[in-house]
Amino acid sequence: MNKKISMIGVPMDLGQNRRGVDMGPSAIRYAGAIERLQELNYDIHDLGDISINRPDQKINYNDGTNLKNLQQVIEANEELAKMVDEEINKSRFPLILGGDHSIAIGSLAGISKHYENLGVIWYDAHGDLNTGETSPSGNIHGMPLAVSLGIGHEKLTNTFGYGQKVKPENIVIIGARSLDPGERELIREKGIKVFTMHEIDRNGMSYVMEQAINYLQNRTDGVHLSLDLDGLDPTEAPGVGTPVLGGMTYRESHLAMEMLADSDILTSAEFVEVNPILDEKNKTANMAVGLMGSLFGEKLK
Ligand code: EXY
Ligand code: MN
Ligand code: MN
Ligand code: MN
Repeated sequence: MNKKISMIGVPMDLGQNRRGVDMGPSAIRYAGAIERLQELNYDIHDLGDISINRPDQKINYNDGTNLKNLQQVIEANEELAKMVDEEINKSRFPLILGGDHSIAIGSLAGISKHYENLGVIWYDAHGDLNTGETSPSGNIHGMPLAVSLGIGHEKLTNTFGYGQKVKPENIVIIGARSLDPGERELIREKGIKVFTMHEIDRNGMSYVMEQAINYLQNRTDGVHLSLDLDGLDPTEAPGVGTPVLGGMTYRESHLAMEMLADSDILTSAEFVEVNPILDEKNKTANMAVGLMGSLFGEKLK
């Protein structure tokens, strides 16, 4: 693993309805993310938080669409993409802290131009494959993976001045258990690889991660981990805005991170959807930091 990490906080909460997820980056830093990685001999540059333009009303609808706060989400993602791009130019590993999952639009926009075939591991209860047309909510945090495939509102898909960021065959979704009809259709149509909770229950996380890693290793030249804390079970990670029962456990998730560390395929990562207002004693931010420890090579004792 690249020993030089650039940490970027994105205090974004405009991609969904529940306030508080903008405090995610602070909660993750407070839980000791920097110290944890420094103990593993990483050189961490904390670039602080990017600035988010608050809309003047609670929810803004722009361009006559159902997409909430579209303009503000675009602006933040443009800034994030630029920062991520600059850090990769300096040969540093981008580690992005959310914020709601709409920030993956900017992360992937900044990362993907550096790779021919960027792989993406989407660790999430959800597919985040909606468009304005299929979305039940108009929340952009339910859309970033579709947007990165070049599907959705043009202003979103054109982030950082280019279209499709990721090819469908380079994506692996892990832990899905809440998919909308339009998302299921897109998965089928594009042949996206999905390991649902059913596969994890039947075959175990060890088998699933082995499959996922082998699959990506053979076809990609870089891999981004997009880890949504709601992928974990809400009994263990309660501080998320869209909890779904029956999620991945602490142990399964640590195993997944350790296997990723062993594989050495990751070139960037983000941890999103930590909402300290909905949390219990910063449990979910602590979970995120623990997972980072495993991801960056700390074997559980
Ligand atoms: N599929 C639902 C929607 O699009 O509104 C819920 C999406 C939640 C997205 C979370 C963060 O991963
Ligand atoms: Mn340094
Ligand atoms: Mn998500
Ligand atoms: Mn989710």
